[in-house]
Amino acid sequence: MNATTIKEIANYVVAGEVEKREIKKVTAQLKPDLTVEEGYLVQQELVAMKLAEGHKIVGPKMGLTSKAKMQQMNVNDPIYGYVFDYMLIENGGEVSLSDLIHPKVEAEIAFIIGEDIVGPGVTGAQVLAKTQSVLPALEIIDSRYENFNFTLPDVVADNASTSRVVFGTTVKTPDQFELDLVGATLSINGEIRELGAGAAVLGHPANAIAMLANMLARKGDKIRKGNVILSGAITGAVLLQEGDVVSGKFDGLGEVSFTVT
Ligand code: 0L1
Ligand code: MG
Repeated sequence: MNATTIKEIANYVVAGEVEKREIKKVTAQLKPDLTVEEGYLVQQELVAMKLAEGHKIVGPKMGLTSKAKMQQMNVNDPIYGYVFDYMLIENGGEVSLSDLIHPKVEAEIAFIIGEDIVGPGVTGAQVLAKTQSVLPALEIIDSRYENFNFTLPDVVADNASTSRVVFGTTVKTPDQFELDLVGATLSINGEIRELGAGAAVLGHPANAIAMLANMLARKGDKIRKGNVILSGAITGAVLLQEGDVVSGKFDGLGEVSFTVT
């Protein structure tokens, strides 16, 4: 795929995000034979565009790390994308539906990284040794594609549907927990809609961060000290409606919430 095509597809996807409108998936509109590797080239261009606009990376993130999520979205492999500073919503804050397309929310454990982590060959245990702290998070995904309908290369090109993130304010060290056993509930207007445990994420959320380091190594990149990283959804994703009060409660890790306006 040449540089012009990569740029054209990145512009197409970013236009969907900026103009807050659904677009047809790339494989239906621009390039039916898009591969996952090419999807990451588009994602890299999209990241470069956002950096050039002055946005800052909070951290890479992992997505589609649970069997439930893969089945829900009809894809087979975990993927990564990037969270930018403009996507952050404060804990207890508001998310406006008018800023988004068809957002869904999912509960995740986030890692604050204390030392660079360089793949390949990184293990979950090595990740935990280099993790400064862990915290609860709610990720709002908002695929730019019609009806959240996409193939794996499409969703990679669309920065893994990344849209908004609410991080909790209770920050703990990972040695205080068995993160695979941490239970989490996702409630909307006081009703539990989804629940799960950390083990839903590749057996242990640290395994997802290790996989991320190993995937980044393929393009000569690494996890950086100071990155704040979403490890992937513990729960299924729930479509948001105006007026929803959303709360994620994580056993021992704390609570994170926001309201949809
Ligand atoms: O954060 C993620 O799990 C990425 C999700 C990408 C697929 C989707 O839009 O559900
Ligand atoms: Mg996610």
